[in-house]
Amino acid sequence: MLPSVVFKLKRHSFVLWENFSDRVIPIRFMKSKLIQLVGVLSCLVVIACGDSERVTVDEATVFVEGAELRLLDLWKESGRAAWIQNNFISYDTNAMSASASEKVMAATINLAAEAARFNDIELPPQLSRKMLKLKTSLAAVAPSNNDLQAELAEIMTEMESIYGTGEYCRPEEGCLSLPAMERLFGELRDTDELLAMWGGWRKVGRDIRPLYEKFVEISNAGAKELGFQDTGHMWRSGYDMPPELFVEEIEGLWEEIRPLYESLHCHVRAKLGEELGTAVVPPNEPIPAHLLGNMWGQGWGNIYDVVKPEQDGMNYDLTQLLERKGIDEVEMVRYGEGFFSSLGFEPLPDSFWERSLFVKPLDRDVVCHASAWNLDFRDDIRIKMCISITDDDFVTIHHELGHNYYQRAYKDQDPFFQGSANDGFHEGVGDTIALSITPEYLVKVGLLETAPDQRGDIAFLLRQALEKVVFLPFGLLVDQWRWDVFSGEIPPTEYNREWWELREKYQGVRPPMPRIGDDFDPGAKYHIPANTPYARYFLAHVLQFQFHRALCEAAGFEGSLHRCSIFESREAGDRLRSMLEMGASRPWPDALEVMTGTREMDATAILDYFAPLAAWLEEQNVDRMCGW
Ligand code: X8Z
Ligand code: ZN
Repeated sequence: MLPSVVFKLKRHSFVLWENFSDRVIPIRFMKSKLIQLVGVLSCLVVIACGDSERVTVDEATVFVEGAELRLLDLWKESGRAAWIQNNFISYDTNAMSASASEKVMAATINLAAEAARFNDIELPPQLSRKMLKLKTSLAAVAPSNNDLQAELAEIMTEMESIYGTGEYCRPEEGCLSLPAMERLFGELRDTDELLAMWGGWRKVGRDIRPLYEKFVEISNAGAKELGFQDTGHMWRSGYDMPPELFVEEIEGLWEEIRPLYESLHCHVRAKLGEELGTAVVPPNEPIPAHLLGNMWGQGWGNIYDVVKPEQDGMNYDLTQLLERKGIDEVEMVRYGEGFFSSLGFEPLPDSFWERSLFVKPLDRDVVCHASAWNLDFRDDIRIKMCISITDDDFVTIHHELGHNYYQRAYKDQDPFFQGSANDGFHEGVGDTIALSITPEYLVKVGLLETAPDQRGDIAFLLRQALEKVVFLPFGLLVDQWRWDVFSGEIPPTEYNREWWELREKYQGVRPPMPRIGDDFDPGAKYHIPANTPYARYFLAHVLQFQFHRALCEAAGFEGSLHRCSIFESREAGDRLRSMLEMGASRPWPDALEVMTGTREMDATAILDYFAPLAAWLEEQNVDRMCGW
């Protein structure tokens, strides 16, 4: 079969050849890619005519099946060890989890080396897709050296454990865990207290720094052994397109959204200036990062009351509604399950309720950062979360359940295809459902008495934008930083300085106190010590609006996108399920097409959703100097 290349011409795709690893390439690269392609095709001809009889497609099939079975066993074993370690952090559980990860790493790297035998034969697309999945299944690998594998696994567990046990201790008031600090960060308005807590939590980064430096070194060596330039390059190779084009793709999406973000930034800075004085929040300068209601400045919804319109027409605050109704942690999760059930999904199994962690235990250290798990790659799905009774966590519960329902929907796929179309899809599903938490939905489930009328729209959209739009530059910069760290562009001496360069460049925020010596602020964000790639969240924040728009259409909704809730729509549920069931078996444009009818990620849906707010912000900013 001939290879296929899909070129993207001004966001319209056309197929030049069939079946060339299903890549999508923007037109600006077409010329150079055509030249490269001629090279690739001539190589293929040479290979095809050369000595490739030694291995066959059948042998490759048998090899991949064996690899899947072997890894599936090891994934289950290490998943269980990681579950225990995350739920009971101790010296011993760290060691046990590291040892199980080490086994997965060793097996993966051995199998990937063996797979090289099949490099020179043309494999059917599904098989070569599985070969790539084998090489990109881990977010970090050590080279084939037992000592380095053990060292990397230990470093990774240790970093996560330092983060998980981190706290901020004050001389008189005692120590605060991260979830407690996060809650306070949303409520406190005293800038000195915020500043102290902001700096206090960042000590955890300093403890992580030496481990992170070593981690970068070993994982890069492992990625090289797998044929990648470095760990970042390995991550960027999982998007059904050449890695360098993936970078262009997300930068392009960001450029579409940037004007909306800058307008929002302008309004927020002006309002903070009015509240706190322009000496604290000077116009034309980046905003000090401790004033945004969130420990990392990645979502600003908690300062809604500072930036809201004068007559906001919004008659509710979800945190207060939950508190007043006395809703507990388990009941919050029940609302999430209820939403999926209303779309026609099976209820969660009893084991979910028995085995999940919903409440922060008092007697032991746990990794509180919310996560969703699938322990047996079938039905043993769980979440682990230290739930606070807040609107933020109400949304996060839906986010986590989105992972679980995705996992369950693709459970019949082969092990290498048990995943999402791309990692942004996994992160976007639950968020899509959460976009349907409209006032009308809250009325339907009895959490709110009456929904505000249209006069509350700007308030609602502003509240949403403070999370969704604000997140985008943060979602982009975390891996801009990491990719450059892995490539060596950012050396260890510059780790923290470059982090803040990016935060200023993309977000327009600045550190509120001098950063010195061994400060390592990226280490104070979970995904750095846990080594979870982050571009996925950027993608998810674009995709969820595309998903939402498509599901609203399927549900027959007419009207403004932000007023749509797909609650109780079987049609929307069916559409969603048909994409979830595909797992990772097809390139992501295929999955996107099943769901939305389009093969491209684009920013039109998020811009549509926020269009009324964009107009309002323009008016607010008329006499303001925007930018930083
Ligand atoms: O880490 C998460 C989820 C678990 S996958 C809670 N999120 C990112 C974060 O908290 O930084 C969701 C949005 C971004
Ligand atoms: Zn997630």
